[in-house]
Amino acid sequence: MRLERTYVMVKPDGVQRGLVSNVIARFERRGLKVVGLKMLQIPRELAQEHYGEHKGKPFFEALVGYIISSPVVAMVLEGKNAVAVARDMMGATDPQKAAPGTIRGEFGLDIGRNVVHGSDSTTSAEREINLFFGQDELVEYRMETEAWIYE
Ligand code: IDP
Ligand code: MG
Repeated sequence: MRLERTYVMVKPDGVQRGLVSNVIARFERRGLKVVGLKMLQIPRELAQEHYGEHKGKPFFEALVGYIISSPVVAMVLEGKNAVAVARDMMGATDPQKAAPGTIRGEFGLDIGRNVVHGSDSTTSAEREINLFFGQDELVEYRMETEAWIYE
């Protein structure tokens, strides 16, 4: 059975600050399986499409400028309730409000530099995965640890 998938991205500030390994390690430790992984510098058009729901908001231009300013690390994670679990692990959008122990709650101070992105629903996840990954970039494999992560 294929479990739920989510799109997660270490944003430019996370890459520049050397937080990539720490962020990925947290998801791995939790039991989420990495099924796609790559580094890229997002073209402006893709950034605008990815953040399309925020078009017209006062922070939109700054958000697009930030997300294309330096490379990101994009990944697809698979696991039981992957979308909600990854969002919980990231914490609130505003790092000032993110719970201690979450990624944003440990690494961030400013809403415009909040280290990570994660899909907010399974519908968004499907859309975002298809925006950033081709089918040939996603892998299906079994991990021997699965019997020790899932009942
Ligand atoms: P999310 O990343 O937690 O899903 P969204 O509301 O989808 O939050 O916003 C997308 C991104 O836009 C946020 O992660 C943050 O980087 C940025 N953002 C959201 N609201 C603001 C704001 O009020 N000021 C500046 N940047 C914002
Ligand atoms: Mg969002």
